[in-house]
Amino acid sequence: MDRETRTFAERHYRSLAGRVPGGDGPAPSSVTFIRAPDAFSYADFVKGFLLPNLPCVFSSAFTEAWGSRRRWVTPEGKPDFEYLLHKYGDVVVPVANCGVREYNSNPKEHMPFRDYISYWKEYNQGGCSSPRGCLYLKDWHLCRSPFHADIFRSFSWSVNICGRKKWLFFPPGQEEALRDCHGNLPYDVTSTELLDTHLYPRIQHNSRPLEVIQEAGEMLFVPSGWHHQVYNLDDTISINHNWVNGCNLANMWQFLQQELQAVQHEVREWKDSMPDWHHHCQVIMKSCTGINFEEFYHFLKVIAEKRFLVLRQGLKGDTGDSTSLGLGLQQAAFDVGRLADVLASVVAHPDFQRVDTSAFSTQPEELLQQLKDAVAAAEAL
Ligand SMILES: O=C(O)CCC(=O)C(=O)O
Ligand SMILES: [Fe+2]
Repeated sequence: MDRETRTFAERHYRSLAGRVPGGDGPAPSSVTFIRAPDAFSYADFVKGFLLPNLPCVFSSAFTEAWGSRRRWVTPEGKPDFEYLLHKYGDVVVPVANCGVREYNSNPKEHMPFRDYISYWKEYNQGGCSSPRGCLYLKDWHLCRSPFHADIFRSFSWSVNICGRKKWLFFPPGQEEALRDCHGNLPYDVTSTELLDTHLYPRIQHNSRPLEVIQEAGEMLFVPSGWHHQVYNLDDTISINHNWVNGCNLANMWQFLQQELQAVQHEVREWKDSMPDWHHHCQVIMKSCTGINFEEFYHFLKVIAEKRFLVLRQGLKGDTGDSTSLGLGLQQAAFDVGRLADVLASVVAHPDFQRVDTSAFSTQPEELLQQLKDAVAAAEAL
């Protein structure tokens, strides 16, 4: 990130005045395609996609040099089973059974990758069918993935090493119209069940998802909170990565507040009779969401401390675009601003105030002050 982009991004969040960044509104009718790596910078990505929270597709030129694109794939563009078997055959991999629904997901089992490859070959020889059903190797996705938004409202990118995928996207908020009469999201947004207006009373058939076909080698950027459903159109291997930074940290915090509210709503009838009700809500949240308020605070602290290190080096005179710890100086300066805003909101939250922080190595108020000091010092950078 350069100085000018940081100023642009800081202005963007000031203009939001505490509102959570969206990308909401109706789905755009098409997605931006970025052809040439030489003509596209990180600043373009921040301004065009991270801040407005909009998806985009990077052409296969961006991943041309990837070893996996050369080594995992045959000259015909199919997965190179022999190579993969030789390299990773003994690895135990998680495999989901797409034919069985378990709530809004699929049950998973573990098996050596070689067994999965045998299954995959057998499935192809059977004309895309197998008596074992449709098995899905999680992270090297084989089949379609149920409707969801990514973990903690993170951003993600996904690269097709080989094969093609179809993605259906709904901008943040649009999923509300897809809830059934019990408030649950559908497992499959293309199901004919959604035509039943008793079951799906809020459905609007004119709001179509954004459809994206992702070709081999292409990289798709999935913005924060965009619900999506994915199909493999071929034998496909993809690599995905999720991340949170200053641009979507407030989205993550908003999501965690909503998750806690949902837990509190579910167990509301015991609120008055249970002495540790608030604590139990945090325990339930941890088991359902994977993180609670205390852990979110520690997450903020770890991130803040890394940024402080980078800023300290920068302030010592190592100005310019220092990339120590793999992080640019201006990115660190931007992130401390976002961390300060989010932590201020965390500290003011009544449910965080109920968390026992006495054993924390840095008290939340102290960390907030450190962040504010870092923001003030970083103005000069
Ligand atoms: O590629 C897929 O099948 C789904 C990827 C995805 O949306 C995810 O891992 O969150
Ligand atoms: Fe996803």
